[in-house]
Formats: sequence, structure tokens, C-alpha cells
Amino acid sequence: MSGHSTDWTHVTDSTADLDISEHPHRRLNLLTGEWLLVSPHRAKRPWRGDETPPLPRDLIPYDPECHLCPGNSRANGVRNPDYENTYVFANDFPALTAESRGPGGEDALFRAMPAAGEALVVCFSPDHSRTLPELEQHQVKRVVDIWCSEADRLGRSYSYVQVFENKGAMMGCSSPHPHGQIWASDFVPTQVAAEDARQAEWLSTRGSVLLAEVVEREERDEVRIVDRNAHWLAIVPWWAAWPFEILLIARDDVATLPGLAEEAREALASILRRITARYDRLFSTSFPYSMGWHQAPGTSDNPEAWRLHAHFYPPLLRSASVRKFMVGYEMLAEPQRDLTPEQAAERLRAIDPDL
Ligand code: H2U
Ligand code: ZN
Repeated sequence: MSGHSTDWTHVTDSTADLDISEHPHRRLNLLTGEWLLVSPHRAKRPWRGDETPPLPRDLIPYDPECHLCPGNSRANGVRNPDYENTYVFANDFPALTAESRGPGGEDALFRAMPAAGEALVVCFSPDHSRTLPELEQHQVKRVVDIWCSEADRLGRSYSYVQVFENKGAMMGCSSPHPHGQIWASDFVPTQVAAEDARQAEWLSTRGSVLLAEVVEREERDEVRIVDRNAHWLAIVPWWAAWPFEILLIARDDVATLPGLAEEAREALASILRRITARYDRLFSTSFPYSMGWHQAPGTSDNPEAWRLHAHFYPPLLRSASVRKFMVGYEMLAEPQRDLTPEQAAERLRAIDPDL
């Protein structure tokens, strides 16, 4: 195998003679162009680490101290309305502001560029305790509709709109009230730019849409499938770095959130509830993760190479409290995993997601 080169166009051919369930090997993330080390034999080693029971959860539907609950004051004193569905507000402490007055210039050593944008917070519902799998289908559909309409509105003024949810204290989420965020920027962020380049390269060298090919191949292989419906396929991707990472891919030929048809949005609300229910049941805990959408940037030269998809990056490895750390070799060399993506998919697939 061409382990030292990044000639990834032939990687699928060279894995045929590798026993990927037993021996250390590397897999290529075709979306980023980065390799991953897989060490399946290590998953068998004895485990004597800490496995504490799940953390107690906030199960009250209204918390008078919460900055996101209806009718409460936020950190800057502004009062939330008595909202009944979703509620969107401009982040009081935005990472990006509309005015672009950053540095620019000629310094070859210490480079910088201005950055402007907007940041929104999206409260999924008035209920302080209900996360995505605990909301009704029609409530999750409202969240999907907000993602699409805000991506559309902000996409008219900005180069890229990043929709995401950061969930759980373990992920540094500052509020237990279920919510997500939307950051729009006048630049295409690093990871999205890499995916844009990789997908464009695939289209120009192979003549097909990369993620359309992945969908087709995964349907045939089946081993990495977690869930599916008429419009969506959820897999633990071949190149997953996080133990229970999921890639949720649109089956329809769609490159952006606003491009989603009504039926696909409804089907998305359904599969989102099922995926997150599987996660919660895996370790009997409200499963922490960062998830978010990747879509063709408005400024992409190759929107036709894109397929809309969401990444779920959950940190948990063995229990509600034992997480994977991306440290050591991973920080200094490249990501590594023991449990194979196929084993992770099998475990998630075996869970009953019915709500
Ligand atoms: P997390 O998604 O990481 O929990 O962040 C919540 C965001 O909500 C965070 O960006 C914002 C924070 O700035 N926020 C407000 O805008 N107003 C508040 O009163 C509380 C939190
Ligand atoms: Zn709340």
C-alpha cells in the first residue's frame, strides 16, 4: 500500500488484500485528504480504566436561572420572549461581527486577514430538558426549517454558513438548554475549503460526485450503515476518527441546506431523532457530541461536486464517562483508533431507535 504518498485515487483498490479487521492499517479520509491509523488488535486489550455511572441530568422543563429559557434574561440583560417553538437570537458574545476592520497587509511572516460575519443561537424548543431525540418529530422539523431558512438568508450576504450543535458539558457546551449555533463568515473556513477542494478533485479526476459514490458503495457493503430512509444515509464512515462518529449524507442530489426539498426535510427530522436516540441508548446517557452541516459554499467554483452532509463527532468511547482523547500521537502525528468503524456501526445499528 502506498502509505507514504497521498496518491489516494487508488486507495480503494489497494485495500483488497488487507485484513482490516485484524491488522494495523491506515485509511484515507477522502473529504479532507488526511490519513488515519487504525489498530483493530488493540481493541482486544484488557480494560481496567474508570467506568462511572451516567451523570445526573437536568430534567426540569423550565429553569429560572437559564439564559435560554422563555421569559428569562440573558447574560447581557436582554429578556427572551415567551417563545413557544424555536427561538433564534443574535449571539450576545459573537465570535464574528458584521464590521470587518481586522488587519491585512504585507507581513509575510505574521500573516492575517480581516474576518467578518454573524453568529446566531438557535433554541430548539422552550423545553429546557428535551434534546433532539426527546422532541416531537414536528418540533425537530422546525429546527431543520430554521437551519435551512437561516442558511439561505445568511448565504446571500456571506461566503459560508456553518450550522452546528455543540452538546454536553464534556464538549464545553455552556448551557444545558438544547440549542445550536449558526456562524456566517465572509471567508470559507479551513475544513470546508479542504472538502471543497477534495470533492472538486474527485469530480475532475473520476467524473462523479464523491459522496454519491460513497452512498452507493456503502449501500452495497452494508457494514458501516447505522440508519437510513428514502432521503438519508447514516454511516460510520470508512475514515471515522472518533469512535462513534457518524456521517449523515443526503441521497438526493443536493449541495446546500436551502436546496433540501420539503420531503427531505421531514425525512431529516426523522433520521435525526433516530440517530440521536441510538447515541443516547448506547451508554445510557445524554450523548455529548459536536455535529454540524457541510454544504457547498456560495463562493465555491465547484458546487456540482458537492453533496450536503452532516458530521457527528462524539467523544465517548466505552461508557458515559470514558472518552477518547485526541492527544499524543494524534496531536503530533495523525488520528488513531482501536475500535473499527465497522464494529462501531454494528453496535449503533443494533440499538432500537424507536421513540
Ligand atoms: P454553546 O453552544 O457552546 O453552549 O454556546 C452557547 C452560546 O450562547 C455561546 O456562544 C451564547 C454564548 O455566547 N449566549 C448568549 O448569546 N447569550 C446568553 O445570555 C448566554 C449564552
Ligand atoms: Zn432553559
